[in-house]
Amino acid sequence: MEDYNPAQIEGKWQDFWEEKGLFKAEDPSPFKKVRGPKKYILIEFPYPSSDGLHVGHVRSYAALDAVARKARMEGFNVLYPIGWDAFGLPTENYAIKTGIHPEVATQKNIANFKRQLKMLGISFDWSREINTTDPDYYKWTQWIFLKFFEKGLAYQAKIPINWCPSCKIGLANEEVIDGKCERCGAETEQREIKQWLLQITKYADRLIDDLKKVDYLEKIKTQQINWIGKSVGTEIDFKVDGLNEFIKVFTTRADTLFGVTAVVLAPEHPLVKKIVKDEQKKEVEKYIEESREKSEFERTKLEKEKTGVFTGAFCINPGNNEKVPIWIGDYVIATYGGGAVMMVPAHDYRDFDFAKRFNLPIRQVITPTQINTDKNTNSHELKEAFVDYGKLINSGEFNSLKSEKAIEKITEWLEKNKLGKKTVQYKLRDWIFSRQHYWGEPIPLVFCENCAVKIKNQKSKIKKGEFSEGELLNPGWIAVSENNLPVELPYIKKYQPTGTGESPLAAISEWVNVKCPKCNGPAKRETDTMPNWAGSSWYYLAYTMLGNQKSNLKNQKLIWDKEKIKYWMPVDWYNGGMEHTTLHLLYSRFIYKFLWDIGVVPKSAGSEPYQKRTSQGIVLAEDNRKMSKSFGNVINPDEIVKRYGADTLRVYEMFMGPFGETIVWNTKGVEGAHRFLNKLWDFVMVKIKGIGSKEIKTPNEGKVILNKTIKKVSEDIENFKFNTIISSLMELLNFFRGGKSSFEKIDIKQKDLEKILILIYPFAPHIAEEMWEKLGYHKGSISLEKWPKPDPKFLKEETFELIIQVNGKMRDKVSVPMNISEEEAKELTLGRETVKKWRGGKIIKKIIFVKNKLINIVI
Ligand code: ANZ
Ligand code: ZN
Repeated sequence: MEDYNPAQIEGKWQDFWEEKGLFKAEDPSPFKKVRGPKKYILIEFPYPSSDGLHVGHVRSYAALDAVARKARMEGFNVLYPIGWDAFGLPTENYAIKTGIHPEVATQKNIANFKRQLKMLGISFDWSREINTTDPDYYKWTQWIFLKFFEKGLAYQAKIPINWCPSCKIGLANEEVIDGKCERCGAETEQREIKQWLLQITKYADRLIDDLKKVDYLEKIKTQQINWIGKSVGTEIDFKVDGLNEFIKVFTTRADTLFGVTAVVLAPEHPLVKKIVKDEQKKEVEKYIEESREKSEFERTKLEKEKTGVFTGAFCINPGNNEKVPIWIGDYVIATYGGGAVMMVPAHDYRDFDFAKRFNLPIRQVITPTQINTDKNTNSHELKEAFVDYGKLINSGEFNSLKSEKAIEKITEWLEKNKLGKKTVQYKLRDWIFSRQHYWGEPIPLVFCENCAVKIKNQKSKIKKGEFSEGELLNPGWIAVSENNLPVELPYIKKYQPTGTGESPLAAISEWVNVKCPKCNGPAKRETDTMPNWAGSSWYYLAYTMLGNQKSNLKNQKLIWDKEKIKYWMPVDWYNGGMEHTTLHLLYSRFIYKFLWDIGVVPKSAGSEPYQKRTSQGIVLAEDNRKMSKSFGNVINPDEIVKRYGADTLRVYEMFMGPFGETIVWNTKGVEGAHRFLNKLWDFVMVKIKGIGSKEIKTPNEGKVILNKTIKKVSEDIENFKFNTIISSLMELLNFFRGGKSSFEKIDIKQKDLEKILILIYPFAPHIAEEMWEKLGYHKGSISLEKWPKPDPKFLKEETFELIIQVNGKMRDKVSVPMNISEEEAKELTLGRETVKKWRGGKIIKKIIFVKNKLINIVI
């Protein structure tokens, strides 16, 4: 009998699929009916790093490959595309280290990734391959930026940003993790730099509200909502004593207004310079200087010792006309809530610490509702801040109101007296859209002194249309004309960051100096490039527009093909890492909404790009740590495939554990998956001999288990329960092999054997194709077969009473389906109250499971 030899069969089928073009998606056409309803399946396209493919990539791609392959068999017209997200720091850093130009490195890395993906047999439609660093691609990334600019949604501002002293660049908040640079781990600082920003905050409400329209994992929705951080509160004006200036504070606790004992400004607050008294000047300046060195994370840590400095100035609490001191404290963030807080030490932890540190009065104005208010007065010394809602005391006419009501009433009163108003704040800031780096899309703008002067002097006279909104908003900045896109990234030798805050492009004078597209006068190009997230914010649209014609963007004229977008969008299922939930996912939803607003995306395609979003868990190394070159614990897919074959790797990664959970790599598990495929192979080779004979019938019990497995696999794929699918396929095989130990022969009809192969196919497509061919009765590929439907006749649930023992004594009973798996029985048993009671939190030594009979928990 022939042995299972993946090395011999996998390449053969990969070539076959490519030759026949089996995975090409079909575009809509006025002349021809497409093969079925569309299904757009998407994985986050990889960053082609020099490390090559990671087993984490494989988990995502193999899972959605199963989804795609099954969907094709169900008659869908499937789009499952692939491309390269290739601009950005890792390649630039690699280039700096090795001296290999980023463009060359990218080409090399892509070639390696491509080889690896083909080796895995993922059923991508390779004819739609995209690359964000291809000028014909980033032409449209630039075009999108110009649209933002034209509509006045892109603006330049000098803002404090996170600065990585090691990478020598500005970072968006999202790129700073716990105060450290996401890429290199260095502590970040604050710096003021001129940056381009996109007004994502204008879309904040829609980005929250439209989550109702989509089917995302709950935790993904929550993360998006928290990231946007919508907060409803009150803006209150505190008049500066002796000056005609107001400090606007933002508070979610207007009920605590009478407990204010100071107002604290962020060191960067614009009023600081105006109000500070001469005696305090020196100290204040020193303090501001110091806080500049700290990251926002460090400044706002709850447990950090509070620092601050008195300005010498006072302001008036509009609630009770009390004079309160104005302090500066770096726990107040300049870019949130107006950069000022009313300090209520009795009811806020940070304010409490601050007041203790600087001996400021602490006045309680809220008291727990269940305690008699008389006993709880000002004289009572608080040991810590009381931050809950309660009843008001020491608050004049608002006394004895409950917090909720008091917030409403005090806000109304402030509004009536023009001292404040109800308002909404967002944690989300505008998106910093420029980087001082070489390896990115050039921002397609030029700066023209002539035009700057003209706009400044004649702003009111400028005819509509002569300048765009963006040009009026950013005097002197002029858009490159659409016909001159792309603004190509020049090929340079020195791509090290300058460290001055400028990108290396600034040094190439023949590139920088151009003519102004408006007035033909001398102008200079913007030398900043776009962030890594730019190219990935619209790539799912690029795929839809690249079908059937020539296979890359070069041959396209204008690519916004609305018919195709309308047909393919939204993406039906998008899978990617949890680490992209607050960055890429939010940015790409924003960009899509903007394109939808300006009509590039047809209205009927819907206002959300992704209908369903899931996430795979991280794959840890065998030593329980993150896989990392520096730990030397990286599992290389090449080696696994060489040793066991692609099908084994794929099956293992689906089987390793629940799809959404972090899983530790286990070489024994790989071997287990390999054994399973070997057994399957041997089984089919034996069965092939007798197959086709009319007398062979599948016994009833076999029909039942087969049909139940068909149902289970069909449903579990949609619910991304890939691990339970593999285990039920293993059980199915074991059944027909006649149990693990016996060699009792169980018959299987040819048609039923075929169904088993089809069920295996989405997970181990090469071996399935090969066995299908060996069956010999079929022309063509298993890829073209129909997905089986379970026969309801065999699906009737049979149940039995599962006996539950703890340490061998029967403690519980439960009715469960026949043939319940050990995994399922375990989960169900351990969740039961009686079991929890008998177990009493003790450690489980082992679990004994007797199929269709009992389960015994040994503690
Ligand atoms: C007075 C107060 C009293 C507050 C109290 C809380 C409790 P969220 O929910 O995150 O929006 N705050 C406002 N602006 C700030 C800034 N720029 N930097 C640091 N903190 C700031 O939180 C709103 C609360 O955060 C506001 O309500 C304010 O403190 C503080 F018993 O105002 B509160
Ligand atoms: Zn000009």
